[in-house]
Amino acid sequence: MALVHATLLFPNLLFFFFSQVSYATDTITHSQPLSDGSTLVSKDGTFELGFFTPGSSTNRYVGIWFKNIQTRTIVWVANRNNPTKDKSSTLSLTEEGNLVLLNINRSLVWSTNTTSKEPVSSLVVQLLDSGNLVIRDGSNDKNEESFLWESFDHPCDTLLQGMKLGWNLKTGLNRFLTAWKNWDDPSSGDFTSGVKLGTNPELAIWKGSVEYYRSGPWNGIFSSGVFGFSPNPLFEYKYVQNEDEVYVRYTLKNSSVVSIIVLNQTLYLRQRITWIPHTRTWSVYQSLPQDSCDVYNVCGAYGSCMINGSPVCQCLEGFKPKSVQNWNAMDWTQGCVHKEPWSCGVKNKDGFRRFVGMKMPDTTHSWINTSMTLEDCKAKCLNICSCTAYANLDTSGGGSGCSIWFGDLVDLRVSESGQDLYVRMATSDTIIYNDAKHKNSKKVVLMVAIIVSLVVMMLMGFSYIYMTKTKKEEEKDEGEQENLELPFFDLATIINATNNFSIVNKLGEGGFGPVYKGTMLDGQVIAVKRLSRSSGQGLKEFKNEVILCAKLQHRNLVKVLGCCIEGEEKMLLYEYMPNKSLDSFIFDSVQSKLLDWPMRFNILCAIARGLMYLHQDSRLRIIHRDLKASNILLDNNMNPKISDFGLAKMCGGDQVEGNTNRIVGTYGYMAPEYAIDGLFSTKSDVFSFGVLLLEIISGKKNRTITNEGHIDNLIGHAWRMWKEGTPEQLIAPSLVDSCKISEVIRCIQVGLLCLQHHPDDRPNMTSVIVMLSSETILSQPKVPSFLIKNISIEGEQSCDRQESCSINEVTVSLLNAR
Ligand code: ACK
Repeated sequence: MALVHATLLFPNLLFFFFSQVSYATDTITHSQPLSDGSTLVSKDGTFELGFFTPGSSTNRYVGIWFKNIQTRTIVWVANRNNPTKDKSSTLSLTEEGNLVLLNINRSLVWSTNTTSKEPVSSLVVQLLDSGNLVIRDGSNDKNEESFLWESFDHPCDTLLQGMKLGWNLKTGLNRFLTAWKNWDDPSSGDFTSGVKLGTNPELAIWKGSVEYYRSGPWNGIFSSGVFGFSPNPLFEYKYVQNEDEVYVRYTLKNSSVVSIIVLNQTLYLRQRITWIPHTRTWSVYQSLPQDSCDVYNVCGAYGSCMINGSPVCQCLEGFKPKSVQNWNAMDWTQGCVHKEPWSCGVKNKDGFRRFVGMKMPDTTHSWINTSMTLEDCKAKCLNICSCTAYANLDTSGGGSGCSIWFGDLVDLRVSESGQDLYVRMATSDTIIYNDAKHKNSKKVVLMVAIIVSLVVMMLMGFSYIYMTKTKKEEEKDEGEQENLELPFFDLATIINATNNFSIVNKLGEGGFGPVYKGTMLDGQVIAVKRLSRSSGQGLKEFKNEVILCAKLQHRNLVKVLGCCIEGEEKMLLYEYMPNKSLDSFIFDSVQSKLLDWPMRFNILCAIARGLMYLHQDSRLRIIHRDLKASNILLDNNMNPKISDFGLAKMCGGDQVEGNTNRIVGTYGYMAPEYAIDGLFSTKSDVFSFGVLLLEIISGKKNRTITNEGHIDNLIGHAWRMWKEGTPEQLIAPSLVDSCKISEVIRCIQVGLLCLQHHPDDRPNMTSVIVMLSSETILSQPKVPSFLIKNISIEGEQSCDRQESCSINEVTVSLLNAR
């Protein structure tokens, strides 16, 4: 339930082909079955039950979905493992009180396996406003909570508000989520999520029978391993553990918000998603696992995972790697061992070292007491030879209760919502914290928390594991769609949306193929980038864009809605940007009049913010590498959004530059160190931003121009004007009336600073934003760098507007500034 902020659709949120709905009812009774084509609707009209066919499948299922959400969101499937093949099935209530799904031959497909003592005439099947399908005694309205059967006891992949996830200890009923097998198939997939029973139960996700993730035990607020559960306006969790039951459930605080938890079969398994009505999309609020440190026991026994550590796994202080060789090779599975053996049994010999901000270890071998103080807890642990650690059971209200662990401590991590863990040590290793130290350690935790929340980026360890994963995924064939996190659309849906890629729907041609306008069945307008087979964007670039897009979310980045890989076809689906690209405005003599200076200044600042997000604020450090006017799209309100991440590079959290033999990008916008040496960094994007800034101000492209006998380009021209003290001559004539000259000159100065030859002399995007939006004194630019296109351009180009095409390789000459 944390991380990942792309606005996504989900596997079970596909578009379905429904048979003609003939009528809707609010009950199923013995005398009134439900046939394919009809639906059962909850009283308040929120939920609907009926027959559906997911994605490209031909199978029929009975399921429940939100009636008023345009993107079909299936929240429960009755016969998920046993579909019907025909459209003549019926859902009916037998004389015994059993709800059965019968196919065309009247053979049994699915049933609730129930028998009732009540006469069948009094039984009704209803879909409650909560989304719970129930069989109940319809004659006894007072007993609304008593059901013969309820679908909430048999969850599929979705946890709705009010559903219990966990155990009825009396009956042995275990309610857990099971992911769909794939986008088109609701049958049980590999991943399940539920409550792991034990002395101190935890939430867990399993892949098959192997534990894949655990949350840490309940600590009174949520758990030490899950971030982001501080009180919030959206939802509230309740954990119940008593003799009869162990479960967790949530309630939504605002009844107008639709928010659910879905177990996917992707990298981010368990997600809380919230419906955003005006964009008609689901937005990811939280995901689990949160990062690579959440992978179960990644660092082995006594190894602690720290997402911003390098490497991520470190032995707890007082411990050393069991195998130094393996540890140094980043194989942490063997974990760590005590540096000093314990002297268990010798009184007063052992002690404890406190580790702050820890996710509590796996509770499989643990013991709890709700009333003990921490001091008693320590004494208890000390008295048991096999006790390895202790901690407070409940951290709310200053801490109470006692948890103690036996044997190796596994699955440890440093966690934003972690708590103090006291680990047993030989005396010589023990640090007894006094109050000052306690305060200091609190400060450290606070600082770490601040740094983590400020930096919010992909850190090295995660990059390592993530990239390894990504690399593996790239090596697998295209069929492995599950590994990509964007929702998949089948080709038929896209063909339908774009009128079979009709020329009328064509929006234009990008470097990697044509882009089409499309309209989905629910009316949503989209743009489809269809990768041409001959394009330079191979599967690698495509997946690159898909993976990046799934992880990015910012108001100044174009939103990707999904993708399609089918046979030779590779496509990306974007939100439709009605005003198309910036270059169609600024370089067009008529259109440019529509963009006055305040609008252009807003656009500049918004692009800068989008870029700053890519460079600094997103969890990943991303270098766009192809920032240019044609990659800036404008929405209805002329808000700019950066698009085209096909060439973008993801760097490790603190990696700020890279090197490549394959120079890609667009001449005119390329920084010299990138064009010549293949060195790219956030500063090469800053350079491109500088070019874009001059283009927005001047309305001229940065291409070679001959000006009063000089061979120049826009940068050279701007520098000449600056040196001659006439920078205002650069301003496009159509802007003069609407601009404040001093503001534009300030922008030109910022632009020239971005265009400095040495990357170190260029500001970062945060400074650019500060410089653009404040009155601070700016440094004087030195001579900028300007490249003139050499006559020869190698590599593929596939678009008609050559100046703005992304290219695979380019030869450039560096001209000295005069
Ligand atoms: O300048 P344009 O009209 O805007 O021509 C290009 C063309 O497709 C090739 O990139 C247009 N385009 C790309 N993505 C979108 C989108 N999401 N919405 C609208 N138009 C788009 C772009």
